[in-house]
Amino acid sequence: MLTFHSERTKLRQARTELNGGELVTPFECPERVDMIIDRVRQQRLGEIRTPDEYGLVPVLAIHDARYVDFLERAWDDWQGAGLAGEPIPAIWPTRRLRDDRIPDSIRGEVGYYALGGDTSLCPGTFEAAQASKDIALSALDHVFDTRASAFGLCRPPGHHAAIDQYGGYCFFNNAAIAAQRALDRGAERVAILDIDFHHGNGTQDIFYRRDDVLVQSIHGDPQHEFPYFLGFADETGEQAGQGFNVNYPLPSGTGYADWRKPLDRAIARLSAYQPDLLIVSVGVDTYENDPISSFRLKSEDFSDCGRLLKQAGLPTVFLMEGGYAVAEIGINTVNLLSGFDDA
Ligand code: OKP
Ligand code: ZN
Repeated sequence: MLTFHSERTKLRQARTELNGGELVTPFECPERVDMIIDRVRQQRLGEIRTPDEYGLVPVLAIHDARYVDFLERAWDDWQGAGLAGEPIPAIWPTRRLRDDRIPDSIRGEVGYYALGGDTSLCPGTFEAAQASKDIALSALDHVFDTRASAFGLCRPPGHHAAIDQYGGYCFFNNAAIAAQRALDRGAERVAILDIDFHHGNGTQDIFYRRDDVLVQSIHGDPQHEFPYFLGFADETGEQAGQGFNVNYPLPSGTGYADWRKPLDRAIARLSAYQPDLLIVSVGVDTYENDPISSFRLKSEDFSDCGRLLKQAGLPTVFLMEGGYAVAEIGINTVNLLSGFDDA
């Protein structure tokens, strides 16, 4: 399988993440990319290619223009306001406040556009986010053109990013941007399957009223896991999209035997939908030793998961999302991809 990779994804080198009331070094770090690409080389998964550049047009097919402009200038504006740390919001337009007005000062804007306080902004974030979507689009185009599958080593991840919101380490929704490109290139139906530990709230929200993208997600129950406020089983889509969103929340401590049951159901639902192609939002934070997640998948389970995904029989674009056990992230990710390839 071909891998798309860019060193530019490492231009985001944030220093701070708000975690348990402390500022810590972010879990979502550039070393994640190095570990995965090292393993791709070591295991000879296949050729590694640099992505093409697509500019902002495909981003603006999904995201709000003012949001994109905000991300581009946020660091400079924060610096210009004389603020010392990295941009992290301290107030949001939550319940009992208005969310129909956008502030014109940077602290207010950061609160308006952030979905959480976990993800700081820093110089290089915008460039890395652009590289990440270029990787997703290059992988999509390769799969669209050849019907062979591909891996996009995206970073930062994308599935928490909504039309005009960043957070959960995500800025541009790479999977959504790729899905839209497939439709714009003539696909009639696209399916997204999100196997990251966390619910892909951004992806769900973007396609919630549409029937041209089937969105399925297997994740830690939001009743007690991030992002807490979306990802429940009763969220099935609205209007034309009714029935085209499927959530499979699972309890803490879920191991592979119970995790693969919803995977089987998701693959069955995929077959019924008959999409032109499948985009898998790959998170390996379902791993038993992940520092911020609570499932118990073992490294060999990712190989079996890849094998099962092959059964869907679809041209498949794998796009990287989460996974924070840095020492094992390469092994787990490449196990999944090789499991698919070797099936
Ligand atoms: C991004 B992806 C640790 C608490 C969790 C947000 C988790 C984002 C996960 N500070 N913070 O879905 O892997
Ligand atoms: Zn995750």
